[in-house]
Amino acid sequence: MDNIKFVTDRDPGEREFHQAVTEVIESVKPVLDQNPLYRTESIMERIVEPERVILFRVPWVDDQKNVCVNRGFRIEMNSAIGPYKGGLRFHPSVNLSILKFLAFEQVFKNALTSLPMGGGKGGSDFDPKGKSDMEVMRFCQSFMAELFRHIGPNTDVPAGDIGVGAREIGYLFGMYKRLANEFTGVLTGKSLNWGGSLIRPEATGYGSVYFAAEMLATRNETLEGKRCLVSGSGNVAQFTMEKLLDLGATPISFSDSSGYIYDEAGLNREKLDHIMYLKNVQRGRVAEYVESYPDAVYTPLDQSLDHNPLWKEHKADCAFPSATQNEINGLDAQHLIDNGIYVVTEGANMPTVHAGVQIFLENKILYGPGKASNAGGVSVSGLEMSQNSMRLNWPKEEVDNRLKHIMKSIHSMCMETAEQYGEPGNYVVGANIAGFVKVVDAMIDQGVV
Ligand code: NDP
Ligand code: 2IT
Repeated sequence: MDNIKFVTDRDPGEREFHQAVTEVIESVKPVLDQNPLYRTESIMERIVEPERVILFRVPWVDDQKNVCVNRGFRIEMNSAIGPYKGGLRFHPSVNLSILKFLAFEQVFKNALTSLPMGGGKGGSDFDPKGKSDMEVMRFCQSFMAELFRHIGPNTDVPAGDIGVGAREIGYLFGMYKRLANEFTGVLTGKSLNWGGSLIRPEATGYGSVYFAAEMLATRNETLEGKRCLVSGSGNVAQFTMEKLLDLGATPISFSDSSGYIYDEAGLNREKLDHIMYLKNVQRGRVAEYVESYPDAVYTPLDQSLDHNPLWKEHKADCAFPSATQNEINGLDAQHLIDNGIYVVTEGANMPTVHAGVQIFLENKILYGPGKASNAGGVSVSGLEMSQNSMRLNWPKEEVDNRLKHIMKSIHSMCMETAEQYGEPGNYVVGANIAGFVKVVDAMIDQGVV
């Protein structure tokens, strides 16, 4: 079945999940036509259905001694090529549709990395913003009190995502270790001195910039001197800006959910250090940046607008959307094109709506879809799992070289697959088909399970 209707009928209202599935169904149609087995084996019906969905109550006590209740989730989407692997997101918007879209995307992304990882995603509608460290710890402990029975180094290996960074991974790991009575690589994104990998914090942002550099190389260009719009100011955005600076490009914006900063003069190392301190240590808002750099301009988010001025008001060469899903709508995509942007590399998962993707493809810009361009994070998570199994740590250069190599090979796999299917330069089709074929062939080999 290659019509989205069977999904919308079964799961009405799961808007983000429908969006992610629609894109894949559209891309893989020629593959289904060429391989009748995929239809007789009901591959589409099987791949959109999570192998397991875990939904649980997370009760915890806040600093005022109120008993609070959040919802915990883990979507174990597909284990055809390895243990379930994917992040945990803590954000008030988290629901089944968002986690199913993320888990679905993760299946193909992980396949592209060439490492043996299946796909999963989880999280909670808990909002870490404004909570004390002790509140976050109590929440994480309660979350893990249920999750621990479902995960394991060869079963399901969670990691970070929005709202889950080194602090949360620490609290989650501590509770897992206590409950399971074993020290094992059950989570990735751990701190260095207790099983983490060098370069894991940097990996998604660095990987996204490596992917952009690969796309530019197809036109004999480099990132040197390019002006780059970046959105977000969390883990992915910060290390995207760091690698852009390393490669001679100039980041000129960043944002959070309250608004964005435009710094006409461009960031430098000192400004980036300031942002990292503001966000990671002070847990502040990007608006505070102008107190230290008054030449920069802060624009608060205006929900009444039908577009985001970040994507409309500023000429640039490249855009690195690195905040969240659907942050670029059709109008925003057109504004980017009108402003001369010809490289869009997605650090976030599905930051562009379907109509926006079509605009990028029609204009034949260099457009790297998230499941290919942000795969660096989960790739180094895979390398963290390998190091944990071997009980050793690779040096920084080794991990970074492996990351570069993986991003290069994802890029060429997407490019070659797109060419093979008559869509040269279309990384969306390339990524979807290459990831899909690897997973479904494994599913067929393993029978109806
Ligand atoms: P962080 O929590 O570190 O940062 C998230 C950033 O995005 C913050 O600046 C946050 O602003 C902003 N943001 C979050 N939600 C919204 C929203 N609804 N509207 C506007 N802005 C928002 O998360 P990451 O940097 O890890 O994740 C960013 C994106 O990258 C996500 O799409 C994630 O799925 C994706 N990703 C992450 C990977 C990783 O390894 N961490 C790997 C691959 C993809 P505020 O502070 O106001 O909330
Ligand atoms: O979306 C993603 O790829 C992540 N949040 C990282 C997942 C991981 O397991 O490192």
